[in-house]
Amino acid sequence: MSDFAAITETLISGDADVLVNQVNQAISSGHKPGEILSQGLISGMDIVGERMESGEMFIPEVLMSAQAMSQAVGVLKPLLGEGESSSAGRVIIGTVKGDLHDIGKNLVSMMMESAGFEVTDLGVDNAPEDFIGAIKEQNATIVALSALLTTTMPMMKKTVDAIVEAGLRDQVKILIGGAPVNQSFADEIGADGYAADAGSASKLAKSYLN
Ligand code: B1M
Repeated sequence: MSDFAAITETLISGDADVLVNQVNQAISSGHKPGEILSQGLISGMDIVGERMESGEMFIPEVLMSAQAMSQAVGVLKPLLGEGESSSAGRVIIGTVKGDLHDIGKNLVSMMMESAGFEVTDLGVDNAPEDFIGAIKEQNATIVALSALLTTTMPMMKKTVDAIVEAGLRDQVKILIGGAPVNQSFADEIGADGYAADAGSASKLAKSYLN
């Protein structure tokens, strides 16, 4: 059994208060925040996903797990960063239109912030014009799109196309991520890159600065 089995079980049960206590205890016992996140929390959400798919868990229960996850991530947030302070560049991040999943996107946002980027997080359900408005307003150089549903993947292409049509394509690097997408989809829709997780998204964004 993993060191984080209790955290995983509590996440699945959706008890935010107990989860926050367990995460605090794990930190006090010297466990690394990144391990608590990946081995305790993210692996728990994977099980929630499997149970959702098989009909063992229903939307209200999944939402409780998601809310508990967000609170636990809030505890880890100050400990996860790379601790850089100067601005590395301006990033616009958001989940695309039709998609309400935000936990992974929030982690990417957090990792980018702690890597020194100035991040404008548009939240969920963003139409292409929301991204375009924000790119112009913030004079951003990186755009990160998140999608968790196969049905919202086409909205990523629409967003990339709209950025091209708005004449902003040369100004920004476009990165995509989320469980159903991959590098070949990024290539297909004309994005600059794909990142599988929050850490690699932040590294990829940094690689564009040089
Ligand atoms: Co939804 N959901 N959901 N859901 N949900 C999935 C995605 C699903 C795989 C579950 C399943 O059936 N196994 C399935 C999608 C199937 C598909 O499309 N093939 C699904 C479905 C079907 C649905 C609904 C349609 C269910 C319904 O209503 N019948 C509905 C859709 C609502 C909508 O969006 N319009 C729905 C609703 C919900 C809730 C609201 C209940 C809740 C979301 C709450 C929230 O986000 N605030 C929810 C949840 C929690 C999930 C699962 C269980 C967990 C997602 C999650 O948070 N994972 C999910 C199953 C799963 O993924 N295992 C599921 C943890 C998170 C840390 O990982 O988001 O992958 P992830 O992010 C990672 C990487 O992907 C990457 O980095 C992150 C961190 O390392 N990444 C990026 C993400 N974005 C990035 C952007 C980047 C780079 C990397 O930019 C460069």
